[in-house]
Amino acid sequence: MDLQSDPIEVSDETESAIREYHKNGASVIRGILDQKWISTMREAIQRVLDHPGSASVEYTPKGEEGRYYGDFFLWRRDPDFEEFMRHSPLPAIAAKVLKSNSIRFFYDQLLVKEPLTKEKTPFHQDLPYWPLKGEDILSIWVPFDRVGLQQGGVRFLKGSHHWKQRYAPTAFGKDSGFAEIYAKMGWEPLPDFEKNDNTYYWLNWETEPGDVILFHPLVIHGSGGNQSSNQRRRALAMRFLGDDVVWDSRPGTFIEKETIQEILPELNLKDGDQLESPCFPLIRTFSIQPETEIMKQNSFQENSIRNSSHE
Ligand SMILES: O=C(O)CCC(=O)C(=O)O
Repeated sequence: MDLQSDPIEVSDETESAIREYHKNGASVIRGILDQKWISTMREAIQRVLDHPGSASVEYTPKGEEGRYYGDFFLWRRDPDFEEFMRHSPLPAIAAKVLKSNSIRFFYDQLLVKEPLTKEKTPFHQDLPYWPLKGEDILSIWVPFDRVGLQQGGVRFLKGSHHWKQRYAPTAFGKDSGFAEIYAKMGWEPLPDFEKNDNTYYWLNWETEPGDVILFHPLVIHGSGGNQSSNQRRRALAMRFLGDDVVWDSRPGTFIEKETIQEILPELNLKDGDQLESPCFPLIRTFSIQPETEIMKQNSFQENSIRNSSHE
């Protein structure tokens, strides 16, 4: 267990991106990851692509051009993904965004679109897919290539995280095995926002390796295929959780999928539980807290060390 608890300092640019995130539901931070992280993680991603995990999904149908590869909880099987989740600058940014005493890691999701991949990522909100209740949730989208709209850059419907409406999850690929699970939720499907594209204000950024995009669990977002014939689109979505998040055992979330259950054998949470589980490690606490809060935090950490082989 290597829990970071140093005070958090971020640049003025990051502070301004955080303000924009709260207002619009998504924002970009430029040049936050150095070359070492980028080259290490590119190699780690290649290992995964060469040896797909048991929970991975090939969204591109067999025989079609390109490859849309999805995978989950990479940190549990590859030490470089774990190092990235614990020691890159991202947990500190999450702590700053969420203003939480603690930061837990929910999971990492790899989304690679190789050149000439046609498959889109359908528009969706993230929270409906997840067995979570709470406000303190943040995703950070990390590109490892130069990505613009042509390569399948993600588009965000500005301000949609403020809407009250929550829509049913949409399966990314029709044969991915998720559609049957999501159907159980029984929520209203997401309207076709693309049809009336010009009615809405969309956010998107041309990003370079080193840049990251912060986005809210309720902002509506999606991406096109990768139309480039020679540029890859390798991206990792990192999901961080703060203090108020608890387990929500409503039916139809992605965690129900058998292949996901199989990679989380220790998972044993009940409705309303805090996410104290080795599946979702505690990775950061604030160092400056009232005394009683520190004592509470310490005993909590000791418990999680005792109960976890991963932390
Ligand atoms: O990378 C993409 O195409 C979409 C990412 C996304 O939807 C997510 O991380 O929630």
